[in-house]
Formats: sequence, C-alpha cells, structure tokens
Amino acid sequence: MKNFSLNEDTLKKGLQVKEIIFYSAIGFVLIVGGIIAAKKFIFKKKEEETGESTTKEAGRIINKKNLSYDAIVYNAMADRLGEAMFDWGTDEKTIFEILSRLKTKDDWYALVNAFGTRKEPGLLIYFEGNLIQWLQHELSDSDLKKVNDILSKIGVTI
Ligand SMILES: [Ca+2]
Repeated sequence: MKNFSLNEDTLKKGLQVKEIIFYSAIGFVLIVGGIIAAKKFIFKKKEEETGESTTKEAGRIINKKNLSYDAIVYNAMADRLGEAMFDWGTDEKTIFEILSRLKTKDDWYALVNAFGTRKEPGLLIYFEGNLIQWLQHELSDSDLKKVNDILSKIGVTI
C-alpha cells in the first residue's frame, strides 16, 4: 500500500513536471510570438516615422523611360549629397547644384532610391535617414524653400 502511494506520488510528480513543461512551452511560444509581433509593430512604426516607406515607394513607381541618367550617376549624386551634408555644416551650394540636374520626377525617385537610408559617419554627430529627412535635417527653412523651388519644377515637394 505504501509502495503504491509512493508510486502514485511519483506518478503525480511526473504529471506535474509534464504540466510544467507543457505550460512553460506555451508560455515560451507566447512570449517569443509576442516579442516578434511587437518588434514588427515597432519596426513598422519606426519605418513610417523615418519615412523609409517613402524610399520604398519611390522604388516601386520609377518609370525607367523617364530617367535622364544611368544608375551610376544617381549613385554618384547621392554620394555627393551625403558628403555635402555629413559632419559639421552643410554645403548648400552642392545640394542646389545636384538637385538642379534632375529633369524628371523619376530622376528624383531614382536619386532618393540611390541615397537609401544613410547614417552620418563619425561618433560625435549622429543622424540617420533617407534623402528627404537628411535635407530637412540639414537645411534652414529658407534653404529648404530653395530646394522646393528647384524640385517643384519637376513636380516634387519635400
Ligand atoms: Ca551636416
């Protein structure tokens, strides 16, 4: 009888352990699932906030027939714009000059795409964003107005 009850206890403990493992597994799945869902939500939100969707949108609607330059030119323009904006100060003249070379709305989208999301090199000053965000970050209101005057000729406003 004693042996039997001992076996029963052991059996119960065994079941308890199985239950603990079972519920732990469910808990684990829920937590991991929750984290993934939260990350997706936060990431998506961050994406919207940083305007990353604007860059992606640009990639979708480019009409290659309306491009004035080869892809390499947009990359070079994006690099020069980056150089004009990174670190202390801003080279407004270069920014105006490059943006003036755009002839179509698709040129602008191609440039935004080529720029992608860039992070300021260096440790002290830190900014990361797409071309539109960079321009808004770097330029004064009056210079931003100049940029919009230039871009409005090809139907773009930032
Ligand atoms: Ca700067």
